[in-house]
Formats: sequence, structure tokens, C-alpha cells
Amino acid sequence: MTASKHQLLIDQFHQDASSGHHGHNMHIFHRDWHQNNTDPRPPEELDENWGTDIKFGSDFLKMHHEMVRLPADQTPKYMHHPSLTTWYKNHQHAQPSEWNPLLTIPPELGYEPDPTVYPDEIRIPIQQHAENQGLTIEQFLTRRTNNPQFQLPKWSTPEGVGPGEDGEPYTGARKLGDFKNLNQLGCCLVFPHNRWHVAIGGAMSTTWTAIADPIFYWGVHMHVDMVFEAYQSLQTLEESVKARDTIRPLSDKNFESIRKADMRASITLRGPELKSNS
Ligand SMILES: [Cu+2]
Repeated sequence: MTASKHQLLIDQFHQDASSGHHGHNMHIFHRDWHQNNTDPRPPEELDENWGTDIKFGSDFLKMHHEMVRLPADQTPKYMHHPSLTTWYKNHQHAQPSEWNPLLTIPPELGYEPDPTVYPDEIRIPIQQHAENQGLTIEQFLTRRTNNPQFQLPKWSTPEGVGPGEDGEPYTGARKLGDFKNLNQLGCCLVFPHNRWHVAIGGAMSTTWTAIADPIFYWGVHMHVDMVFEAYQSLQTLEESVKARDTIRPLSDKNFESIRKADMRASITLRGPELKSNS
């Protein structure tokens, strides 16, 4: 196997970002953003206002929006560089077609592990981390599957869940328009997003390494970003008509098992062997 077309283009994008006067390393930028903005802790019980005021959700959505799709005429707040989409346009590269998450990842978005793209302060600890598990770094970075069979939950769509289906576990939101603000949406969306990272595995399983895999930009975060944009257009459209469906708690058992799984499935690797020098 060799690296796919979009894996190579993404590496060029990262190299462009780190060259020049204001260059910064995107792998380190992304890792450190997550280290400094840890995932919210799920609530102990269902609360329709949970997450509205936890400082995380809006930043999570906006920062990744700047990495993936910020238009050229908008000024980034977190990044110091154009988004990947803008970079593709500037260099006249065609974007891959939209990935349907229920289908196998197509070869143009394939990922062949290449540890040399990482700076020492990432590659060396990751290599150590892999060796502690009896793996080479290439084995550690290899996707678990090209067919993760995962998509963002229906509560993150404008149509929402059907009558017999569960809403968002922590707030009870049943459709995109039920979220009280952007921040709450981001706080809730991070959990299925983490599960998606873990389902693909390999480089995607940690914030230290994820952005080298083209499915980070052109798959998972493209879809997260489509939810972000859909929510923004909903907000402008229906500021007045905010008919919220009645929230309905999950059974206690469901709630607890989802909460435990979310607390486990953090994609930010922490532990004695993996610490940034902050
Ligand atoms: Cu991220």
C-alpha cells in the first residue's frame, strides 16, 4: 500500500502551515488545543440545560471548522492559516466526494501510516506508547477498519429522532433545533465524535496523531461541520419558532451505560507515558 492522494495533499497542507514566518506545526496545534480544552464531563442525570454554559462546545465546533472549512474571506480565531478546503481551492486540487459514513472508506481517502510526518515531540512518545503495547508505531497508527459503520446520531439532524427512538442522552434533545445554544450542541456532539474516532482507530484514536489520516478532515470532521452549519442556519431561520419537543428521559440503565462508555472513550491519550511538556 502507498499513501492515498488526499493523505499526501493533507501532508502538504500541514507542511505549508509550518513553513514561513508564522509557521506552526498543525499536529502540535491540534494536540495542544485538546490538552487545553478537555472534554466536558457527562452530567450525573438528564438535564435539559446541561452544557449550555460549559466552556468547550462552541470552541470545539469553531476550531475544527477553521481547520476544515472556514471560507477564505473569514478571519480565523484559533488557527493562523487557511482551512484545508481553502488551501485545496488555492492550489486547485479537487476535493474528494462526500463520504457516506455507512460505506467503506474509498481508496482516495486511504491511510498508510507514515510516522515521519510527525515532529519528534509527537513521534517519539507515540513510538514509546506503541512499543509498550508490543506494537510498531506503524501498527499502532493503522486503522482498525475501513468500514466503521458509524454515523452521527439522528438527534443531530434537523428532522431528529423518530417517535420510538432515544434523544440525546444528557439533555433529551430530540432534534437539532432542540439544542439551546451552539455551546450545548458542541458539548453533546463531542461524545459520538469520540466514538467515531475510536471506531476507525489507528492514528484517529488519539488527538496526538489523528490529523494525518485524511478521514479526520474529509470524513469525521466534515460531517461534524455539516451539523455545525446546519445548526447555524436553523438559528437564523427559526429564532422565533422554537417549539421544543417534550424531552423524555432514557431508562436509568441506558443512561448509566452510555455515560460510562463516554467517559471511557476519550480520544485524548493521557497517562504516564504520554504527556506533553506543559
Ligand atoms: Cu480535534
